[in-house]
Amino acid sequence: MKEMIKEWKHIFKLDPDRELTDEALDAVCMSGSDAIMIGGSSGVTYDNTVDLLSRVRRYELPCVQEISDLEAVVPGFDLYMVPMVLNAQDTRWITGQHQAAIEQFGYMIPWELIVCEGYIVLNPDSTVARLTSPNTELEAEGVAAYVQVADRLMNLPIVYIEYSGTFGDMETVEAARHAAYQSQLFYGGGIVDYDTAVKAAKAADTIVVGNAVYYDLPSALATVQAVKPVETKPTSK
Ligand code: 1GP
Repeated sequence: MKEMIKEWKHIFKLDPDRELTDEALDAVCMSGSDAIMIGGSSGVTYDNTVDLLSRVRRYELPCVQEISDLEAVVPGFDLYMVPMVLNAQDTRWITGQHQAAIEQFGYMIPWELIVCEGYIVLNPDSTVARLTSPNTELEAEGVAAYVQVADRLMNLPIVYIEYSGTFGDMETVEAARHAAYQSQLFYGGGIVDYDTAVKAAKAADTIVVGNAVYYDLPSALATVQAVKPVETKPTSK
């Protein structure tokens, strides 16, 4: 199951705390994107996550949960992505929350479905930055060094360059990808249309599109075409 992530070039990240009509969700799930990731930095609950998962489950594409709140972990996802914020200055977001969660619930964790993402948070104005207090004053070399911490020292399968809410510095993202030996380089932040998607896809292995789904759906859908213009569309169940 975890192997399928390597094929993913495009992911839509949906926030259970935000409204999405059935028509919009249908367009997102039929867009040709490789996967849906459900998660958010605030307002995520068990109920709104179950609701969104059950709506996405009508479609064939994989659906993963990115865990930010233990109370909102819902059974039935294909995989569970666990972020570890490598540049967090509040160490609870590096291993503290994880340690506490495993101490309490370790006996029921389906380890075969757990994938750890080494996050590097670089937009200081984002919600995730307000939560985790990351060191965002990093040059490309500094980011690349964090990538090597994740990749070479921790052997993490995914490094996620997170600029949530703003389009990042693609030279930094490219340096990050070049620094990765075995990790897959995810990029997310400010991909709002075809052009930004093309730039991000050149720099990263996998691009993640979030906010644009809620602000400008047609442009958000066009980001898929930037990644794989001749992909055939998936069919609904
Ligand atoms: C957020 O990286 C994702 O976690 C996507 O960012 O919402 O800016 O597209 P945007």
